[in-house]
Amino acid sequence: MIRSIPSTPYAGQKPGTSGLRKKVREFAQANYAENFIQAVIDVVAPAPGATLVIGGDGRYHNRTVIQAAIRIAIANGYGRVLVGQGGILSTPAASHVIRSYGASGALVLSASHNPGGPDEDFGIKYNIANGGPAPEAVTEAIYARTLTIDRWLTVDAPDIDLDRLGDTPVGAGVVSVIDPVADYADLMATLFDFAAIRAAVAAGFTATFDAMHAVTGPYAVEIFERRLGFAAGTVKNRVPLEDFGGHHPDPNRVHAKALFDTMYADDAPDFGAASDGDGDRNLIVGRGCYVTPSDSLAMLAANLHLAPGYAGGVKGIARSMPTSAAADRVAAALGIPAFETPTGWKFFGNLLDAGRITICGEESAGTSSDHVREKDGVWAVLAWLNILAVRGISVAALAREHWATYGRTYYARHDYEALPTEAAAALIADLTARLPALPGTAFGPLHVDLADSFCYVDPVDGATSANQGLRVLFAGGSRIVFRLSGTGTEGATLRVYLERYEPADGALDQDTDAMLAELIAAAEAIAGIARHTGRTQPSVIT
Ligand code: VG1
Ligand code: CO
Repeated sequence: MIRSIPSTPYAGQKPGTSGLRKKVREFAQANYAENFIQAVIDVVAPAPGATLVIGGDGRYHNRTVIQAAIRIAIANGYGRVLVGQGGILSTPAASHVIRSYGASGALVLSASHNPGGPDEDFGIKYNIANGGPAPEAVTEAIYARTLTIDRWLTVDAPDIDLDRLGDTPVGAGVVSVIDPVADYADLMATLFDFAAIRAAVAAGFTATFDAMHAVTGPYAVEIFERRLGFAAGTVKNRVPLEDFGGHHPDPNRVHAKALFDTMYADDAPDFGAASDGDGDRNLIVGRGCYVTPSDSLAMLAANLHLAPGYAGGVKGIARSMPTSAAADRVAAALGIPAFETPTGWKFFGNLLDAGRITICGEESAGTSSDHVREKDGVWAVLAWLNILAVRGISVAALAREHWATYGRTYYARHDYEALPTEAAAALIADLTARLPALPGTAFGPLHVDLADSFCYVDPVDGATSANQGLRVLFAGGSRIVFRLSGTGTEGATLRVYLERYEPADGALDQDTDAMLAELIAAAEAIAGIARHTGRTQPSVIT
């Protein structure tokens, strides 16, 4: 029954910030996805009879890889495979399924916010038994295994009907097709004050949620429209499509422009939000008021005790290094610890497992708590709705109040996409070499206090992760960070993160571009972006 298919090693890309991401045509090559999945299983060595969760964001190639993954899993001795109906599981829902069913791990099939379709992107990530992305030691071992792998295992079995709920025996195991939404929606109902939100809706509170034809559609319809009573049609682009309708399912100013237009119009609803391809990111926009993800983390942390699941308060806050220091100021005011981790959700796992933090987030539109081990777009939306409903306040008023209490951090990220890999590497190497000479120098009015390459030592297990981005800190709390993306699929992407702090009695209502102009000029002077890349403008500003 079990067949061993001979295979040749392949120099697969090192799994990046979020697993392995490649063009579909690379994933579709003979043995390619199979090799990677077998390499994962060889490394994690599941106990006989263990349970594996498989689900994805519904993009093109999802069903093909799921069918192959089921057969490989059973051939390798998994006793049970849990698959979301239609091959669908949002990334946070997959995390919850792992935890609530006691599974040993999950294959999460997604390229997140990257576009989908035959000529676009696909991805595979492995999550461990705590529900979170595999830590670096595991992803490094998986990569090493892909270089030596010489066979993958499979069973002779027909494809599973992924659209029909229920159990099907396959080989010596069983495949269970489960409702992808129900368990997750039930979890949300335990964390948030659904009655308070329903009451606000009944009193006229309105919202719009853009599912971007990605995975959150079914979750949002069930939770926002069915359970919370928002008007039919509140959820836009609600049907997941294999190509996301030809768009990038990336909830930012560029790709969620329609949502911004709605929220900045005269007849805007009270609240607007969107999520990404796999449902782990969130975008929050009030009426005429965009909330940066860094600010959202800080504002949620300051108010999260208003949600029943967090009535005991917040134990600690973590943010990724490039995320602004706004959350640190809330932690200081609450007298709780603040942690600064490298980019990527896997670095939050140990802190969450150890109970050292309750909430964590990234500048790239990721926010979540200890309820799962992934970032969670719908969770963030519900947290905002809960807080607004209980406080009876608008997004803009809450933001203004927050800044008047803690000060405001103006923030933007400039991305230079699809750069020649060598040019990007040269820029980073050049800047790294010059970092030690920067402290004490000035760029216009900005005085460099500190410049380093961020190195993280995990406070729980002591694991060290070096070269996690170059930081230039200025007197007064302004900062520029330079790092290369680990999730791109075309050349290299340089990310430049710009941040300026204004104290509570400072300029709180200024235009972000104007406030960051000096930092933008300093970034060019410090890194020579135009000289290295030939680009004088970023491709995307978020
Ligand atoms: C980007 C973001 C990072 C995020 C990662 C995965 O990584 O910057 O914050 O964790 O994507 O997000 P990078 O290496 O390209 O900067 V998602 O929504 O793919 O799971
Ligand atoms: Co995502």
